[in-house]
Amino acid sequence: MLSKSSKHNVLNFSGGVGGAKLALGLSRVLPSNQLSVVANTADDFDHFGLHISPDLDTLMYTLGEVNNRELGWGLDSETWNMLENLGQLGGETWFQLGDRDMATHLLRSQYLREGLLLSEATSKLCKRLGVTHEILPMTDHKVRTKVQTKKEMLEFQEYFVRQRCVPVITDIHFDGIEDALPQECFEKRLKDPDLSALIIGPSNPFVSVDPIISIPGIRSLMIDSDAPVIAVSPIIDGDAVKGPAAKMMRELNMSVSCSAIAEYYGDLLNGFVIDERDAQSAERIRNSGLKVLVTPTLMRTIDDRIRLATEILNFSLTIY
Ligand code: FO1
Repeated sequence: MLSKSSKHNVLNFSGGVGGAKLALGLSRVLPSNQLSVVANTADDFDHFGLHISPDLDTLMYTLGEVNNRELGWGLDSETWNMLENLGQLGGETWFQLGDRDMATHLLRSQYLREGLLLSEATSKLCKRLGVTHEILPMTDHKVRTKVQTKKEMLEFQEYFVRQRCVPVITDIHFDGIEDALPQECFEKRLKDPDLSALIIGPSNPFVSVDPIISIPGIRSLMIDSDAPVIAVSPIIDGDAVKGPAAKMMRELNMSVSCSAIAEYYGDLLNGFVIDERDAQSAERIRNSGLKVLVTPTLMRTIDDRIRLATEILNFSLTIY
C-alpha cells in the first residue's frame, strides 16, 4: 500500500500504449492535483487535413477508460464505416480512423484552427472525457519524428503504421526540436521544488521518451531536480512488450536488454525498474550507481497497473 501520509507531486513521461497503462495505475493511486502526465507529441501528423496526436489520444482514452483494449490505440466499441467508404472512394486507408475516434480529430483540428494551443485543445477534450488528471503535450510547438532508414527518410507514422516498422533504421531525427519550448505547465511542474518523483514509463526510449527529453532545457532541469528520476524498462527478458523497441535496439547496434536501456538513459536516472525475469541484471545496474526495483512489470490487468504504480511510488521514497 502507498503510505497515506506522504504527499506526492509526480510527473510521468509517457508514449502510447505501455506508458498509458502505467499512467492509468498512477492515476488510480494519486489524486488529480498530484499527478501530471507529459505526452510525446513527435508522433503527431496531419492526415486528411486533421491533426492526429496518437499518444495524447491513447492517454486521454486510457485515463478516460474508453480505450480500445484489443488494438491498444483508439476507442472502445469502435465502428469503421467512414474508413470503409473512404476505401471505396479510392482514399488512403492505411491509417485507420474509426467513426467514434474521428470526433476527437475533428474537434482538436477545429480548436487548433481557431487558434487554441495543443495543450488547450487537450484540456478541453480531457474535460469532456471526464479525465481529471492533467495530461500535457510535451510542447505546443511542432516537432515531428523522422526515421532514417537504409533506403529513405520516413515520417514516423509512415514508418510505424504504413510500413509496419519493417525498414531497417539507421537514425532518428526530431524535426523542429531545436526551436521547441516545453509546454508551460510541464516546465513549471519540472521546476517545482515540491516535485517528489519523475517517472519515465515503459515507453520506447528512442521514439517516445527521447523527444520529450530532447526539448531544449529539459535534460538539465531533470538532472538539476531534487526529485528522483525513475524509468521503467520497456524491455523484459530480451524483448519489447509491444512495438519496435527491441528491433530498433538491434538496428542501432545495442544489446537488447534492460541494462542497455539503463545505460542509454545514463546520468538522467536515479532509479530503474526491471522485471522479475531480469533479476540477474539487477546487480550490474546497481554497480553503475542506480537504485533498482525488481518486480513484475507486465501490466495485464488493472490490478497489475495499480500494484506497479504503488510499488514505484514507494520505491521513489527510498531513493533520497
Ligand atoms: N496504430 C496502428 O498500428 N495502426 C493504425 O491504423 C493506427 C491508427 C490510429 C488512429 C488514431 C490514433 O490516435 C492512433 C492510431 N494508431 C494506429 C496508433 C499510433 O499511431 C501508434 O501506436 C503511435 O504513434 C506509437 O506510439
